[in-house]
Amino acid sequence: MDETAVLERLRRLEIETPSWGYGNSGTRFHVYPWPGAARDVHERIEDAALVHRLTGCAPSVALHIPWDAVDDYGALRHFAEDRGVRIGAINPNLFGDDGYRLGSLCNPDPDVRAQALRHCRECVAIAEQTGSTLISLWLADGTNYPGQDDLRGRHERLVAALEELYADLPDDMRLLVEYKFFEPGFYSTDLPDWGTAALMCRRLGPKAQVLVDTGHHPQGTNVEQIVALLLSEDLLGGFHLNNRKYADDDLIVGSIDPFELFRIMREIARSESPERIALMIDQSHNIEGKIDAMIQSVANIQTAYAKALLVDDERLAATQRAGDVLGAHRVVMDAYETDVRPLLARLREQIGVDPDPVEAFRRGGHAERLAQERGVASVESAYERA
Ligand code: LRH
Ligand code: MN
Repeated sequence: MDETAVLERLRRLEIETPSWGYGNSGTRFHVYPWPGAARDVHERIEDAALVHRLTGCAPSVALHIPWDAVDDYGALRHFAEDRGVRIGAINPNLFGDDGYRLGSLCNPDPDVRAQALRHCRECVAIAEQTGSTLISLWLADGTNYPGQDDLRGRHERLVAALEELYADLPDDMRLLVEYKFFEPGFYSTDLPDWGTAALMCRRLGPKAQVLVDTGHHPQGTNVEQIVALLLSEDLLGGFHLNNRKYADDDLIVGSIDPFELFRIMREIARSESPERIALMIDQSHNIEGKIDAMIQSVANIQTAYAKALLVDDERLAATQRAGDVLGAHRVVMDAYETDVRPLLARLREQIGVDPDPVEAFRRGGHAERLAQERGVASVESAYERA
């Protein structure tokens, strides 16, 4: 693809940031409060809007309910749109309630399952009021010990609940089903892998697609192969992009394994309709500033996508057809080893943002201003709350 075509594709790239990535978050050991971190949904949306102003390619923010609950979602929609961003995926929270000890939609207790389904339906209504077309569903549901519950029974409860939810899903809305191989379930997880999520989506119908969180796989998993398969089956709805070294670490996208991110973005670059794939970031920042870390993730995704678009498809197809194993690999590595910083600087100039958005944030004194305006909000960790 020539530079003009690559720039055109990069201009169409839209990345969604997570509201929960702007607030203070930590581990079960401690939450280190950050000066100026967003304290409520309005400040989280303002920070998402700042990321969009500085990058030009993050026009929507995902909400998590009830973390971002308000009385008037129509007003929240206008609050966001007045600041240049739209409300993106609505994430139901089926783990933050005492009743969910033994699960939510898979819970043995029908009353708890009904409560969980009611919450999902509330989130569909919130999506309608905020103009969102995506319900992004992750279940913490699982068990910790063999025998704790009937594994088939839990699966059948999940199917029944999602069929009920799907039946009420408006036509213009999509249900994204997120899987995760463990945690907080430490023996079984009811939606543990892409296969289970794909089976579920096939069973539900075309409005249900799989969400791939890059941190939700066992070590050594070939995530781009899962992406390629889901794309060819038209089952890929979107991503929660982040990075990890060990488990679900939710680190800055591309910060640990930028080559994996490139390989994943390569599959997206080759898809017939990349704009149908919801590219969302899902990360949290335990020891670093939230906003410039988010901008770094957006920039790392742009970098990986630019390199992916530069792969010489013709030469690659020829070397693959010829069975030239190393030749084919070298075609891909040529693109990966291309320094795309000048190209991205040209893109950013074209769309009217600074060639280095992270530097622009820092030079702009935003961190100091926000620390001044908002101060430091202290938060307790799980252990400290105990
Ligand atoms: C679970 C998860 C899920 C969210 C949460 C914030 O690990 O990836 O997407 O609901 O993080
Ligand atoms: Mn996620």
